[in-house]
Amino acid sequence: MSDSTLLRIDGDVERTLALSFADLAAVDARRQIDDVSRSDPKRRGGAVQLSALLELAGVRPSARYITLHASSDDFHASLPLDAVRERAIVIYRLDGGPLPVSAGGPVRFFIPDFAACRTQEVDECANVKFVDRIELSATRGLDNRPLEEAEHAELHRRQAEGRS
Ligand SMILES: Nc1nc2c(c(=O)[nH]1)N[C@H]1C(S)=C(S)[C@@H](COP(=O)(O)O)O[C@H]1N2
Ligand SMILES: [Mo]
Repeated sequence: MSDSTLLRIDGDVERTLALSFADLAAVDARRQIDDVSRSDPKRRGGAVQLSALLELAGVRPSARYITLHASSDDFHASLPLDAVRERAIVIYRLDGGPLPVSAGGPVRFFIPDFAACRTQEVDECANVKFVDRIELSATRGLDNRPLEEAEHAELHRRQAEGRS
């Protein structure tokens, strides 16, 4: 894996990918989203459709789950692939450069029409920041999103502090 790799895609795929900023920017313009603030005013930056990256990797028919790994803060979410395959996006740029860590970068998984926190598998908490690996698998992968109300409230409190 080269130093410039921001995102690996592996598991139940035909080709393991190690994508740099340039690789993400080189994806077909029709699969790019110029300004994510149009779908959510709280978010900034540009994105690429998840489906475009999955096509590059070639998802095997056996894949049923997609797991978003953020190794920097050890946060992981595993979602049914069908629920996000055609609607999730991967935010990776801001003002021509990489998405800053303050916005969840360099790579952020994002579901434009997410549900409120802790309501279902695909909710706001599944919008994993600092994603460095996307894994496809037949069975559910690692998911350490907080299940307890108090634990989740604490996570939100820490995230709010980090932003201020
Ligand atoms: N890597 C990482 N991604 C994460 C989290 C986290 O703690 N670490 N928190 C999740 C939760 S619980 C929520 S609600 C959203 C919050 O995103 P925001 O900080 O941009 O509002 O990020 C999600 N993605
Ligand atoms: Mo959350």
